[in-house]
Amino acid sequence: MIKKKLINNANKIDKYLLNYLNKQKKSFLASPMKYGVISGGKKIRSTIILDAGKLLKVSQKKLLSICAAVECIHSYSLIHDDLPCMDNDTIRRGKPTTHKKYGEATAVLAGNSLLTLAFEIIVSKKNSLNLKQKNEIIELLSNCSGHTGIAGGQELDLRFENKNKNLNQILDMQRKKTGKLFNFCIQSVAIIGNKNNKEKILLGKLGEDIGLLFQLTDDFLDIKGSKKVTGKQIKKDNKKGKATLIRLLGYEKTLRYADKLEKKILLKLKKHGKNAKDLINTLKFIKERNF
Ligand code: GRG
Repeated sequence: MIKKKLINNANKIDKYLLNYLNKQKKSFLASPMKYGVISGGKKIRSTIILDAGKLLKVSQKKLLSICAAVECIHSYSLIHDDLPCMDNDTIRRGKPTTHKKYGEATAVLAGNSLLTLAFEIIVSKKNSLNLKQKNEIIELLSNCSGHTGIAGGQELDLRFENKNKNLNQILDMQRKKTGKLFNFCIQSVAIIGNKNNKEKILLGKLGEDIGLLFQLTDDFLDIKGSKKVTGKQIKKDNKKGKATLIRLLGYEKTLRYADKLEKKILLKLKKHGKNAKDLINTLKFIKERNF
């Protein structure tokens, strides 16, 4: 059931992105960009956005451009994360990483171009958001992607390798590296749904907690997952001395931490009644997933 929903959503966003890119002028980078963003990956962030649309009663039509933009940023981060100067990975989504297929320089440029494409999609006249919403969404997406978000989290991740870091330092790094984009996924829907400032912040924090839970499962999968099912190299964190909660607390205690975090998120979601049904199902997948 959830797998069907993920595939359906992924197909919709892939179609949107393909259509968008195909209408642009041709370039040598279009092919590595498509390789990095289309036909691959769970597109879980898009599913969170569409579930949040149901939670806050915002129509899907208004959200597809936001999904496409988020997937561009996410894929950009993966392309760069896999580079030899970062995590040096050769397999992603069950196929060679973008730099393995196209070379390092092209992978850097394709990543950069996906970053700028995300903002181009948001400002596009083709989407039905008003100017105030576009401004607010651009400000939030910049904040969640740059040095106060994903890029800043990645810098901490690299600096923390083989160092003893405490719980708060690790959580701060994981919230930035992974949680912030999930914060954006729900907060952007709150912006489009014209929620007040307090509600927007709270909904963003809820997204960030979901992102943290997603990262914790990613860390579990690095230990107990399968390369075939995840489509990427596993058992890397320990070798690289990555600062994870598992390294600090051990597997069992981290599992209990994740259980508590899931319960905290569920409690908040249940306040929304039946509108939260889809997001609750996605949350269960996030906690129990094997890919
Ligand atoms: C500023 C966007 C940006 C990037 C530069 C390289 C970098 C800084 C950041 C990397 C951040 C990173 C790789 C975080 C890990 C998040 C994570 C758990 C990724 C796996 O996501 P999935 O499972 O992947 O959703 P799929 O393949 O399904 O899309």
